[in-house]
Amino acid sequence: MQVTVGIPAYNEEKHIAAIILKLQKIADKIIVCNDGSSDLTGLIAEKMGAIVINQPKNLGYGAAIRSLFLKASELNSDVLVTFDADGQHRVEDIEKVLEPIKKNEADIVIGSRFLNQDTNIPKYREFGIKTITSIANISTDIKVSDSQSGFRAYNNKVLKEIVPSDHGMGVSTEILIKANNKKFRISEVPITILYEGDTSTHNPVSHGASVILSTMKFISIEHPLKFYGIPGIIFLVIGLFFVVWTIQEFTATRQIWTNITLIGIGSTLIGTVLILTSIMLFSLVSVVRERRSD
Ligand SMILES: Nc1nc2c(ncn2[C@@H]2O[C@H](COP(=O)(O)OP(=O)(O)OP(=O)(O)O)[C@@H](O)[C@H]2O)c(=O)[nH]1
Ligand SMILES: [Mg+2]
Repeated sequence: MQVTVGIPAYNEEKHIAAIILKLQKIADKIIVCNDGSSDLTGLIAEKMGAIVINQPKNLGYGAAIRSLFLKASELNSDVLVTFDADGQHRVEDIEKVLEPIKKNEADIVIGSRFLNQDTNIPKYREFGIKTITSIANISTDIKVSDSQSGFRAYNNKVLKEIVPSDHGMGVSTEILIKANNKKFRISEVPITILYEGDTSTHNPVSHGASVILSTMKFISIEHPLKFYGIPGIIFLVIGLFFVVWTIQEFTATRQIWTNITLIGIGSTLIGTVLILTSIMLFSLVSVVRERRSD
């Protein structure tokens, strides 16, 4: 089995050499996506013998994952393992994420940070990751414990059929949503993550907000009727209830109760807009899908 390890790297000159050195013992190919780093990341990776994709400027984590998918697919890799360049992932855990793919029990394997009892993730990070994971779990039938882990293995079928499009950290959820729709088998194995010092590239608040927004975007595109239609119907029913109430009060007392009227009109309008949005988006997505399969 041809194992390719893909490393998204942004200003990681401190760690990249040691990681490549360790990976060379177990990987057939190592691809580093050097994403417009201003340090020596790209040069070090090249000198160490890795295949280096140099993005002309910083395009984001998701864009790097997309480049790694395309390159691994072009190289006909049987499996791509994505591995962080910041020293938080352990090379020893690679065998664990490979195993379900080798046994043909899964198409995607996530190295989860929450299946180990002794996790040392800072509490605020754990809260953020679990919130984002719950949003994806509740709104789709994906059931995972760590949707944000960058330590994953993808088999050849996934590499050929999924092309990630999100440029940011939302790509992790995007891939799971797309894989779930294509009925790929997703499984998880416990891995150990090392948190020593500040390894985060992005501010946690903007990171979390952008991942949540992008998750909503992908869920709404995949399930527009459910995502906009159900809240739309709820708003419409509430709105109509208040409108009827207003009319009844008016016929009985000849008085208009402003608050009830406003709630009625507001809710009815919001409901109508949401229902129209769900229908339009549903039609648009259906047309795009039909075109793609032509
Ligand atoms: N190519 C590319 N890689 C990036 C970018 N931002 C982060 N990375 C890489 O993605 C990996 C994970 O980045 P982190 O910022 O540590 O994200 P994280 O591991 O989810 O966050 P922490 O839990 O705070 O460490 C590292 O290898 C980074 O070098 C980017 O803009 N482009
Ligand atoms: Mg990290």
